[in-house]
Amino acid sequence: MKQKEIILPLPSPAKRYYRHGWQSWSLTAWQDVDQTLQTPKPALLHSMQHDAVYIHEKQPHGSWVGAVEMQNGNILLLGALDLDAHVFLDGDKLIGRYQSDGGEWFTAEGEEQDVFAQYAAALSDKFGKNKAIETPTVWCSWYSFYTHISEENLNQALDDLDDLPFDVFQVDDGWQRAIGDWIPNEKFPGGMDALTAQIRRTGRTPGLWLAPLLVAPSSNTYRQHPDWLLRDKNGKLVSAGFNWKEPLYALDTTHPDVLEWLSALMHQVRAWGFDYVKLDFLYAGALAGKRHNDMPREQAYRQGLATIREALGNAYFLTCGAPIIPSLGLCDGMRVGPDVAAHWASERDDLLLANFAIPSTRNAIRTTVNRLWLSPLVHTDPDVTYFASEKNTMTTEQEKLLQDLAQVCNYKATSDKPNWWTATEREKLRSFLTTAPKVERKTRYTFTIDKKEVDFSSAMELSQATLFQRLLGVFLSWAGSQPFILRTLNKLDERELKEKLTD
Ligand code: 9PG
Repeated sequence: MKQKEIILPLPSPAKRYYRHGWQSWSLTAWQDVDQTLQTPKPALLHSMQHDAVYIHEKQPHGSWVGAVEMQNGNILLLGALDLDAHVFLDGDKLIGRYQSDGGEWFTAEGEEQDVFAQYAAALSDKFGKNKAIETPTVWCSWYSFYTHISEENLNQALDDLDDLPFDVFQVDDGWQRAIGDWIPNEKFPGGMDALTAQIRRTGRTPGLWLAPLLVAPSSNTYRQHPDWLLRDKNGKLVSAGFNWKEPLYALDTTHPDVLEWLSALMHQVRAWGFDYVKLDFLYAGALAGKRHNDMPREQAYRQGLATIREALGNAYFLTCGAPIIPSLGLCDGMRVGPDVAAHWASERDDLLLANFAIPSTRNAIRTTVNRLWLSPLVHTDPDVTYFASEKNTMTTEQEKLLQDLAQVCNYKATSDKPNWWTATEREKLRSFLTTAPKVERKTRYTFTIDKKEVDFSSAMELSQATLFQRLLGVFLSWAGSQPFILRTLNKLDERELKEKLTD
């Protein structure tokens, strides 16, 4: 039955609330019911990391699904089975609300793993699940080269990987001419075909990163097709965030020419020889705005994704920065947390910005573990693991926790530069890639991997700032929303990176 709003009284008082983030990077965690999470900063990144529509909501709330842990230990779950719903905890009741006309709801009460498994099964009936059976092992260029990739240094990395058992060699951000112009730049003189041929020669599957729903002002697509861009009701461009020293805008996936262009682009990627595709910043297709064809924003996104899926054929399709529920059934793998980083956590991001979607290993582990119930529907990608101690401030235990999470997810990737590994690290990586341990979930945060107990609780804390830190955060947030300051920070980051990459 379709229903716009549903109100569920709690049979027993609430202790904790399960808040589910909108897209891959958005915070997903169990919070105490009396804990108010501050609005994450900076505002310029709201549309890029969270669901900007609900950003100022103070009650515990989340996208599509919410659950309550009650005094009696039971879990009450309320989940949407259609595309544009939000769930709130209002004192002694759970409230679910659709933004548009309404849709179906799912409720269950009982033991935690059980109620989440039931919700996953209902979602699978509704949206389907992934087609690919096996998760590949992946080497990805991002977390060591960042955008500084070239035909030359990727071929070197490929050589240096030697006989390590990676199924996929995935080229990340940095090959394209501009965000919106998905054509190889001058660092790839042989074009993408030459690169895929080299990758194939090593017996690996070529993989490619693109952010096909984003458009930046430096692109030709931006200049040539102003009518393809998502606008608000006053005709103003809708912000999709800020990155690569530029403001970002979104394609309107209800425009027939956009769908045709997306389809042609995906065919091109396959024709270059890529059989593993990581499509990123996909939230851009589901931002609020006035579309060519008026429809709910998440439906518009799903329609765009369906076109993409079809054009990709049987390639392995990994979604990233993707609205979670609207992507189900159309992709094989999904990033279910924010980016990892070569550090555990950052006080600036946790306390001053109250932002748990910013890259850090703790943020990645927290959100990923809280999304493992999605595993029957899609391969859950926890992002890469680190094996090199070089350029890395994590302790061995922190690195190990991330590796264990990759075993739990059975999604194993790394992005270390091959010449960073010592002989011992290389052998540890080899054994990580080749073992298929038996994983069992014991409690919310504990697992056994073969016979070993693993506990992810140390990644779950949601730090609370003092008043002083909050005030400092407001200032930082203002500064961080000034394009000139952001550009300077980007430049400093790049300088540091260049120094890093020269050795
Ligand atoms: C390439 C990267 C990698 C990475 C993706 C994505 O919120 N943020 O500021 C933010 C920036 C970058 C980002 C994620 C979040 O990384 O997840 O694996 O492909 O793009 O640019």
